[in-house]
Amino acid sequence: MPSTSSPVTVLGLGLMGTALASALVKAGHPTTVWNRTAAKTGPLAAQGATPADTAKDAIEAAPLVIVCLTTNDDVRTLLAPESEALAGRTLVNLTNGTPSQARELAAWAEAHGITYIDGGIMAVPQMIATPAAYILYSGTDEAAFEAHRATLTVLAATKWVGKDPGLAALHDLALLTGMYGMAAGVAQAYALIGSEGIPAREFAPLLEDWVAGMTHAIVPETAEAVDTDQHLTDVSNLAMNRAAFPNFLQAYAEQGLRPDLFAPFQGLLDRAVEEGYGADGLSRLVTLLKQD
Ligand code: FVH
Repeated sequence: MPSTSSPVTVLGLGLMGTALASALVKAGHPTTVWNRTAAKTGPLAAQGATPADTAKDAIEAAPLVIVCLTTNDDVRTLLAPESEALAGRTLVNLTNGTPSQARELAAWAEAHGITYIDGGIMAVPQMIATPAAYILYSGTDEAAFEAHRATLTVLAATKWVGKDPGLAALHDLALLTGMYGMAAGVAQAYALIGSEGIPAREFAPLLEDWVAGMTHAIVPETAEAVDTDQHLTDVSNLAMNRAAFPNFLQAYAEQGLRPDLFAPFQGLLDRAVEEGYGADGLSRLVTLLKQD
């Protein structure tokens, strides 16, 4: 069972990799670090990490290897030549990616005797090692995850989401989709309110309360409708939303704003009503997003 004395290697010292390695060092783990641009190891070495000259040297320093690069293409490029060094070790990949990329990397790892765990970080670097952060994990070898769970908990709370290696990325992208949707709405709202010279700071309390309240209502209500396939509503149906939505697009144009973020939503509402779902609530859109 790993303890605070169990060695860990971190490959990739961008903003996130540096935060991860720093947390491990602070928790007392002997931490070996490697980065393509070697100068980035300096601050971590000053904290007590051991810089390695090559990725291979770094991998061979610990049974648990954490990698966090820009993309999974970068992970493949870096690790494909290091499969021998990785054999028999546990590789935790915290690089953002897709479910299919995770499954492909897991298959490659299995073929080379490497235990592969995929992860999705639900935090920005400043949140690492704070109670606000958590990391999603998935992989075929749950026992390996459990064996290293105490070490991984140093980085953030852990959420195991299943044995399909693609599930961490799936959950990660679904959660981030919700965030980007909210961020897109906030951007358009500030652009609209700002088009009349109203400062964003003045409008922010109204917007924050409204978005928080709608989130608390819409997220669970939509889940219930989707899982029961019951979309009829007596509150806010698609026919009404479709009729109102041109006002949004017209107002954006009149206020000198681009419609790019929200114009596609009109198309989806139009299709929903044309296909006979006018009496349904917005939850119906979930079914209409599936490709034929
Ligand atoms: N930062 C954030 O807020 C988010 C939070 C959620 C998770 N993401 C994902 O984490 C991955 C890394 O993000 P990052 O913030 O650390 O990114 P950078 O600061 O840009 O650092 C990128 C590191 O990747 C190295 N790298 C890139 N390509 C290669 C390669 N072909 N071979 C070896 N290393 C490579 C790069 O090295 P260098 O440029 O310093 O030499 C950095 O160490 C990412 O998937 C986010 O989506 C972060």
